[in-house]
Formats: sequence, C-alpha cells, structure tokens
Amino acid sequence: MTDITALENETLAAIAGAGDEAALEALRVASLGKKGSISELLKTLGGMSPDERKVNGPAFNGLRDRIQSAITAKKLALEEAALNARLASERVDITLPVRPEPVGSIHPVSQVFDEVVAIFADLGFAVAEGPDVEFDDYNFTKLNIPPDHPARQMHDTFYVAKQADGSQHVLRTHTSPVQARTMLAQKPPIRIISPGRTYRVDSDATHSPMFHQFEGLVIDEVTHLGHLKWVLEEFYKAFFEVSSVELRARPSFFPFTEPSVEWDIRCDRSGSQIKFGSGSDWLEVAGSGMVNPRVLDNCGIDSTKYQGYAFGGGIDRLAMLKYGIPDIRSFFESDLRWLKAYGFAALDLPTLDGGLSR
Ligand code: 2U9
Repeated sequence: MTDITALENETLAAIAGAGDEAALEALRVASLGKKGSISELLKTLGGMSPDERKVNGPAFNGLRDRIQSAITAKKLALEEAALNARLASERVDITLPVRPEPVGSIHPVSQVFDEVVAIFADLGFAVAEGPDVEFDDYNFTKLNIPPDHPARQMHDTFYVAKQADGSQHVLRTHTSPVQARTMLAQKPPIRIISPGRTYRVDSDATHSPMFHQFEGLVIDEVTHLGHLKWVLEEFYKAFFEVSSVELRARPSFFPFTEPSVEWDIRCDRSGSQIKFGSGSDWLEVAGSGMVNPRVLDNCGIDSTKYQGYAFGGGIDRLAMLKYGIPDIRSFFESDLRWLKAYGFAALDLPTLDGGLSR
C-alpha cells in the first residue's frame, strides 16, 4: 500500500508540474498507457487470490481514476492558459488612430446614392431593390408598355438572349420594375424609393450605357400631386443644402403615369458654379405623375380604392450638379487621380443630423 501511495504522490506531482500538453501526454502514456505504471499494476490483479483482489482491486482502480481525473483537469488548465497567452499576444488595440494618410475614398455616385437614401429615409420611405437583369414583362408590360408600343423605342434597351422557354429578359432600363415587384408583393400603404443601376444603349457627355436612378412610389387611399410636390421640394432642399427651392411643373407623358409632370428647379447659372434656390434660370430635375390605374391593376392593386404618385430622377446627374462634374463618363473611367479629387472621406456616412456632404 505504501508503494501505491508513493506512486500516486509521485504521479500527481509530475502531472502538476507538466509545463505543456506534450509533457502531460507523455505522463499519461507512462502511467495509463498500455505499458504504463498503473496499467502494469492493474495487470497484477489477475495473479492474486480472491481475498487479495478484494482489497487491491478497489485500491488500484481508485488510483487509476484519480490519476485520470488529475490528467483531465491539468489538460483543461493547460488549454486555458495557452488560449489566454494567445489572446494576450494577438490583442489589437482598437483605440489606436487609423492610418494618418487617407487610403481610399467614396465615389461621388456612392456618396449621392447614400445622400438620397438618407433624405428619403427621413421622409419615411423604405428602400426597395430588385435584379439588374429583369423580365421584359416587369420592365415594360406591367408598366403599361406592351410589346410593339412606341414607348419601348424611347428606352434603347439592351436585350438578353431569349430563354429556352421563350421568355425575354432585358437589362432594366429604369428601376420602375422594382416598384411593380413591390406592389405585387405587398399591400398598400406603400412608400418606397428604389435607387439602383439602370442600362440604356446611349453614350455621350451626359449619357452613360450604365447609369443610376432613384425612383419613388407612394400608394395609399388618398394621394395627390400636392403631396408629390411637397416631397420633391423637401428632397431638393435637403439635397442641395439650401433653405428653400422653387419647383416649376410642366405637363409630360409617361405610359406608367397619368397625368405626368416634369419638374424644373429655379437656379442661378450666372456665376462659375450653378446655385439652387434663387436666380432666373430653370433646370429639369425629375419626372413624375399619378400612377396610371392600369399599372395598379396590372400589379394587383385595386385602382378603385387606391391611387398613388411616382417620381424618378438620375443619381449621376445629381452628383454632376452638386459636385460640379462636367462629364458623366468620368464616373466610370476608374482614374485614381480623378477619384482623389472628387472622392469623399471613407466612413463619413451622410446623415441629415451630421451633415450630408462635408
Ligand atoms: C410604377 C409606376 C410609376 C416612375 C417615374 C419618371 C416619371 C421619370 C426618369 C427621369 C430621368 C428617370 O433618370 S431618369 O431617366 N423617370 O421621369 N419615373 S414617373 O413611375 C412609376 C414607376 C413604377 C409601378
């Protein structure tokens, strides 16, 4: 028995002193492994008389269990110590200042995109998104532009090869299909904007084959052109960061709205930079109208109960106006020197409280 006590004390002391997991594993093999000291001891039980086994059996097994528990506890302690050492050595001081030199910048189109979203969010509009490659049906037919309608020619569409089932896809020519999808998916009241990429076969200083639009849609039991005008005024005031704007309405035509209205904003072009809110010039800024009841019916909305207004404008064009960028093509040339000149500080998200553009 003295031998067993000595073996236990010796093994427990070695376990307590193990410096790492490899040393502990070596100790486990030396005591509990196939030829380990305790395993050898257990083997001697076979050659003992029943009386001897009655005394030594529980003693040997107890020894084995206590050594096993000590090894398990030590293993856990070593793992925890290793993890703590790693956490201490890999610690990152998140209070350190960012790199002093600016390493990237926000593209003006992204900046204006975020500004538009921030302003309309403040006016209670949710953002809706949809695919760039769209069904011909959603891009045109549901919006009251049936096949062979002359209005399709206004859109200079990029067509995608026909699908095996004969269905036709296009690169969306406006974000209007997002509104059609929203009306098909949810019940009024609806109050959304759909900013995003749009595509048309067109390229010059003021047109790009890929450009960005924002469109808005409000559907409720009572909506009218007065609401629409107020929303646009609030938007342009906030966007151009002026205390007042004046909008002028001109009758227009869009298949998806009836009546349709285009809006000009009062501006001053006498200086080197265009100014908004005063002056004797006018600049076209948006198209709009009351949603054509046919479009409501096509999109599952009861046109006898609900009515709505919609509007749309160009995001790239807004960026050109606000930040004095003369050629739309420069947005997409990936010229780093241009981005350095026109880019915005990263992490400086536009908010109405913190300031839209700084
Ligand atoms: C639905 C119903 C009506 C969206 C509208 C305009 C007028 C418009 C263009 C102006 C210049 C976009 O950037 S631009 O090319 N848009 O003039 N958009 S009304 O009307 C809708 C949309 C969806 C279901």
